[in-house]
Amino acid sequence: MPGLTAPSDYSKEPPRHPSLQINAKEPFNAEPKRSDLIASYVTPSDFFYKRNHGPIPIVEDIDRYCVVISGLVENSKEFFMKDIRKLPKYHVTATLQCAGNRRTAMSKTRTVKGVGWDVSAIGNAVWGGAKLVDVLELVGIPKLTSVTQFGGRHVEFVSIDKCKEESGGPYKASIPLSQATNPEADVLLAYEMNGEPLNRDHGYPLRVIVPGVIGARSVKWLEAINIIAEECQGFFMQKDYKMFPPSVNWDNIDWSTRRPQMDFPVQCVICSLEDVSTIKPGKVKISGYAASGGGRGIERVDVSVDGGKTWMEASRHQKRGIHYVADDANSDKWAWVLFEVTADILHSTEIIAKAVDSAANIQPEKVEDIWNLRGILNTSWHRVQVQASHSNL
Ligand SMILES: Nc1nc2c(c(=O)[nH]1)N[C@H]1C(S)=C(S)[C@@H](COP(=O)(O)O)O[C@H]1N2
Ligand SMILES: [Mo]
Repeated sequence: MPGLTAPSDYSKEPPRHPSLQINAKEPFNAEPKRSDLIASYVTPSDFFYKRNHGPIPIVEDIDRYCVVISGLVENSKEFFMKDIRKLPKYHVTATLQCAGNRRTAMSKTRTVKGVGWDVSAIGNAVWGGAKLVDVLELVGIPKLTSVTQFGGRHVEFVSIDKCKEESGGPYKASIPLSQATNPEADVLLAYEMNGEPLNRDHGYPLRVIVPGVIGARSVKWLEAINIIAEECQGFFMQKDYKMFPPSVNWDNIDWSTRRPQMDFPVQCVICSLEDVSTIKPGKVKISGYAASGGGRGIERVDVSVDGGKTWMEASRHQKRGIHYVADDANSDKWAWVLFEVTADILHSTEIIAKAVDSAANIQPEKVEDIWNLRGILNTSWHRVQVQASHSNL
C-alpha cells in the first residue's frame, strides 16, 4: 500500500508509557493501573489500553496514504487524508472496551484461552474525524441504507497489520450497512484522539470507531473498505469474539452456530481498590467506571460493603457541574460514567459493585454462569476484598 507499511517484526514499535502493565510484549498488549484509569473522565492516550494482534504499521508518506472503497458499489473510489479532512468533522466521546476485559478473573474459575486482562482494557476518548455515513454517500450509498442496489449489506474494514491468526494477513471486521449509514450510530473514520492526531498504537493515520460495540470492530490502520453481501469472513469475526455457553469446550465447539459479538453488555468495575487491599477502618471512598453498549446509559450503580447483604447507590457523573442523567441529551451516550460512594468500613469485608443500564439490564452475579472458553465479556459483579488493619499503614 502506498504510504503505509506493515513490519513483520517488532523492531520498530512506538514508545509507550512506563507505568502500563504489560500483558503480552509481542504483539504489544497493555493496560493502565486501576487508579490511573479513573483519574479522569477522558482517558489520556498514554494510559489508554493497547490491544494489538501484530507489529504496529508505519506511515512512510502521509500524502500518499489513501483508503479505497470498493465492492458492491457503482464506482470504487480512493480517499486521501485531505479528502477525509474536507468532510464535516465530528467529535464523539466514546468508550472502547475490549471483549477480553476482566479475562484474568474469568480464568480463575476455569482456564480460558487468550491474553489476560485485569479491569482496564477499557478507555474513554474524544474521537475526531469524519462520519462513515458521509464517506459512503460519496460512493453513492445514501443515508439509512440496509442493502445497496448491488446487494451490499455489510461494510468490511481491512487493515494492513500482519496477524498470526490471519496467517500473516491483515486484521479485518465488518458492521451492518444499516449501522454504517445511520448518522445517529456515530460510526467514525477517526484521525484524532483527544484533540491530537492518533498515535501509532491507536491506529495512525486513520481508524474506525464503532461506538457501543466491542473494541474488536474498531479497526485500526485502515487500508480498505469493502461493501459486501455477507459479513466479513475474517478470523476475528468468525473464529473469535463470539459468546458461547459454559458447556462449549475446545472439543465440541462449532463456531458457525454463533453470531459475531457486537454491542457489549452492561459493565461496572471498582478501580479505587485492588483485588485485595488493606485499609484503615473508617470512611473509604469506592469509585470506578460503569458502561453499557448500544448507546444505553447507566441508570444506577449499586455498591455493597457487606458481601451483598445490603446495597447503597453510588453517585454517577460524566462532566463536572452537569448532573448525569442516563439517555439525556446532555449526557455522552457512548461514554462511560464514573461512580463514587463513601462507606464506613470497620471490619475486613468484600465490596461489590453492579450496574443497571437504561434498558434495566443487570450484570450477572456469578462469573461461573457466563464462563466461556475464550473468556470474553466478563461482566459479573465486581468484587474486591478489603482487610481492615488498625496498625499504621
Ligand atoms: N488493525 C487492527 N485493528 C484492531 C486490532 C488489531 O489488532 N489490529 N485490535 C482490535 C481490538 S481487539 C481492540 S479491543 C481495539 C483496541 O484498540 P486500542 O488499541 O486503540 O485500545 O482495536 C481493535 N482494532
Ligand atoms: Mo479486543
